[in-house]
Amino acid sequence: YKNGLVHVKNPHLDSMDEDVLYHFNLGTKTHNLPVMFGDIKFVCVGGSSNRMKAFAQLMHKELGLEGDGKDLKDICAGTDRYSMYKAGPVLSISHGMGVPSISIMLHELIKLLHHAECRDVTIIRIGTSGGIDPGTVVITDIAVDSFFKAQFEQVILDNIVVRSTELDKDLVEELLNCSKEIHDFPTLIGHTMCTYDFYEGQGRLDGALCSFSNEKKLEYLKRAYDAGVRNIEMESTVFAAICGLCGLKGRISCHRPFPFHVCSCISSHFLISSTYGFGQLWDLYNVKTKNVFQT
Ligand code: R2B
Repeated sequence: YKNGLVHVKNPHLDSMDEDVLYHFNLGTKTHNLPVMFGDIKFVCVGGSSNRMKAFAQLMHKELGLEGDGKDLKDICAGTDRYSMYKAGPVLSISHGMGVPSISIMLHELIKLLHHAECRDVTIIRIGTSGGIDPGTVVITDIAVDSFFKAQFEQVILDNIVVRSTELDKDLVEELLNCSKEIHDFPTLIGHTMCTYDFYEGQGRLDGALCSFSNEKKLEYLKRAYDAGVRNIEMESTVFAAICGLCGLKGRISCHRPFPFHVCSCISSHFLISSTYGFGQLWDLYNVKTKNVFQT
């Protein structure tokens, strides 16, 4: 991609007088986006607002920025759809749960980075997920759908368009190398399966509806494992597809805290441990990419 710029692939945008980023409560006429965001090099996204605020505060501290970072303001305070915090060149944004929620956020984020003329931006999803072995971090090489296919099916009007879900390979290796330098930080590279539902879609037996047996669930999870799947969440395929098309280096690292059958409350339980873990990994990554912060 030309000059590392973030791409929008929408010919209609050029003829619009104003671009309103509705769910961020930002816009090209109301805000000076290049001044507010022009220095962004890393965007970290995760499900919950509180977690992404804690992550931004941690980045503030790790990067040695002025002040204690406790009073970081939510840039999207004018709406309660998403929260956004900035710590130097790092933007930390919540995306809610599931493909539609992260998809809306990504459209507006990519337009924001485009209007702000950001260059060489890396985007990392640092979310929670369900896993087979407890206590590991999975760095996603390929995001797959519920049929273990590396694709995302986008419905456009009444057509289905199939998009690729490959992620940046160099970045995956780079992060794995960083993780090796941290004690007690079991990390692996694997496929991440993205589902449209938390309960039946992920083989849980404890939803309001369940039409399969425990044996059937285990048989499905074994097939997923054999296909290379190491964790399950609800955003990775659309994340990989949209970022890939728009020239953002995309990566997903998910904390995989519990076996499938007991992971129904991972989001709230793992706020602190996953933030802490990713912070350590980030710190190392930051040291290794010092030049990024000098530009
Ligand atoms: C992981 O955790 C959430 C469900 O609890 C969902 O956003 C996901 O992918």
